Amino acid sequence: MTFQLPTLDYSKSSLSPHMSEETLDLHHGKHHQTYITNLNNLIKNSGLENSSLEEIVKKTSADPSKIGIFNNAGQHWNHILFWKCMKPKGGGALPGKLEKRINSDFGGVDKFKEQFIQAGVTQFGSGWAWLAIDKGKLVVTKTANASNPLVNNMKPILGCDVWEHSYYVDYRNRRPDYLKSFIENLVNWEFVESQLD
Ligand code: MN3
Repeated sequence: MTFQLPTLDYSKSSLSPHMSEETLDLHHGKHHQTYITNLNNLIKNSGLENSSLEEIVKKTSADPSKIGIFNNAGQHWNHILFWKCMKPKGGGALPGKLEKRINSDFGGVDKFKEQFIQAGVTQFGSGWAWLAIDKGKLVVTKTANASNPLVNNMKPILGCDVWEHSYYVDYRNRRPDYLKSFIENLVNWEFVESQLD
């Protein structure tokens, strides 16, 4: 299988001022594309040519000899979700079904948001903050570098990239401000809700 860069569902200028066109040009056009180019090169003759992206992530996650494939496959998977999790004029009120699940599993939307932002702020170095389904329950978790909750048999439904390339142009070193803006102004909650099933 040859992997390709997904097109965005919105224009690169439409997330501004919360995420600039310059950030999306670099992040989508350069960083994400590079992971895909590397992945396509690395899976040649690896025995994984016919596996789906999710299968590649799961099959290589515990194999140190396949760390290069895992890193690029993981980042491709993570970024596909990340782009879908945002929309112009995002944030705002959560749709009913998602709000109900979040209230029941976190004790309130504000408590969930606090935990999510905290996960992203405390991820030391590069990585991701996640909302994931773990055995039917919603949980907040974080992972380093290219990893994601799939490798622990969870289903990620919201992911925020906290690698510096995701926020440095717009927020410099202020990762907490980026995470807060992501949650309040960028998240496509309807998409997140659609991932519950
Ligand atoms: Mn990234």
